[in-house]
Amino acid sequence: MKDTTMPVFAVVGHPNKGKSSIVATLAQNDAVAISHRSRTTEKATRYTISTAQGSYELIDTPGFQRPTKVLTWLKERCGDASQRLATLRQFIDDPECQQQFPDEVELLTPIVQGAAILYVVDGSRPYSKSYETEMEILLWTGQPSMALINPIQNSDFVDEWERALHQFFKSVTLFNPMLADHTKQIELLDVFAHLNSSWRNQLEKIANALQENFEQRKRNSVNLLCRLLTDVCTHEIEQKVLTEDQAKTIEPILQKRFTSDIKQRESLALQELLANYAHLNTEFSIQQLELPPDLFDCDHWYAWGLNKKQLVIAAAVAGAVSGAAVDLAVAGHSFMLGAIGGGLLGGSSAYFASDKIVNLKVKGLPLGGFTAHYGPIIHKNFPYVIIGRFLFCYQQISQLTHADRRSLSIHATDFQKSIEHLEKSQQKELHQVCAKLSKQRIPEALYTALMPLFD
Ligand SMILES: Nc1nc2c(ncn2[C@@H]2O[C@H](COP(=O)(O)OP(=O)(O)OP(=O)(O)O)[C@@H](O)[C@H]2O)c(=O)[nH]1
Ligand SMILES: [Mg+2]
Repeated sequence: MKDTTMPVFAVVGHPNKGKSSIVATLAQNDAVAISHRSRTTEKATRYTISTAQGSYELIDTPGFQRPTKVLTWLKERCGDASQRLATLRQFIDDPECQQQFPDEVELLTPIVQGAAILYVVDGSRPYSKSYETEMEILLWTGQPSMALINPIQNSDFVDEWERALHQFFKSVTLFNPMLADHTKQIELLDVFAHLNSSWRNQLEKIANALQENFEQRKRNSVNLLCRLLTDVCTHEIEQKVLTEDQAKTIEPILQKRFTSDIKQRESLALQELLANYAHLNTEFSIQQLELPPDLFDCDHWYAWGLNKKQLVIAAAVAGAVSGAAVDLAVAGHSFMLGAIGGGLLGGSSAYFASDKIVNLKVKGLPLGGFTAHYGPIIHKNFPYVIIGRFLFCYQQISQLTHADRRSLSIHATDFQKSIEHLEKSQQKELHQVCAKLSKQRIPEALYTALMPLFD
């Protein structure tokens, strides 16, 4: 085996078995061409996975088209096993073979040049002898190899495949490129590391670096949310007007501009979140994500953020409602509900005096005229709404593999559950930062308070 510095793996197999999907997921590249039609990949294409600790390469290849004819060609020209690699070289260099068997020449070239083999099969289709010809050709290369079973529709034939593949490969692994999360991807890299001892060190370092990348992406996501929250919770617009009446007349226009600003900031943050996870081509339907067209319609807010009861609990936990209520609220869930039923909700209703979201303020100017100020949003639920929606997108985007090309669409969230999973002290910290944000104060502990929601 040639000791190349960079580990290189050629992903090979039958047409349409998910070779490109595996490359897309492992290379975290959503530009890799994938489609349900056969022969989507026609040329061997190299993808370099670069990390701070080193790089490795995956080569996406076309599927075998005429393996039986190729094997016959090889056998006719090969005396004994010692000549197999030389015969393969002859095959890929032969202009006539390049014409007749372009796919096999493409897929075998990188292997003959030193790439290890990742042989991909579909575990939802039965095994058959016809695959043995292509596996035999791969054996001729003498390169390190392993098999990956991709359960495209289901796992019905995985056992059968395992028994057959173990006859040809020492290592056989189940890998679903559509679902493989970060941990599964790193586990697979550990298997690759054992295929060739001279690559092991490097691949282990790369696996560590990918783990660190994953952590960094999480930190970036928290920072994105911190920025978004600070930005939208303090946002305010103003417009010069001649009279106080005029200020009232243009209120709907200011409202429209204000709403559009908020939507645009949220949408930008989500685009950045996608980019943070290298989803550069993923279609993202933000329709359901839009704030209700009428900002004063709070109903959606209670679905995305906290409901009214929870807002009272939050206020109590954050220390915004009197002492006894705090003790009751942190004492336990059932007790909390009891406290609310027993009048906490009614007693503190002044705290949520109205569902008013934004104030319009008109200020006189020293030299005559007025300015109409619209914003910031004063509703206590607003920070939760923004966090809830961002978190929901984060959960989907951070799990989305680069082979999964269905466009993302966002539905209701279960933000309340995410909060319930936090420790009591973490809940308190979150409610405190949200209380500050709704008063347009930028909490120092914002990052620390949000981080636990991303775990
Ligand atoms: N549901 C599901 N579909 C998959 C999976 N892997 C691949 N597919 C689908 O199978 C089809 C073929 O996937 P590709 O990755 O293009 O297959 P390929 O082996 O590269 O195909 P060729 O380049 O044409 O040889 C695509 O429609 C994929 O979306 C999987 O794990 N689950
Ligand atoms: Mg392909």
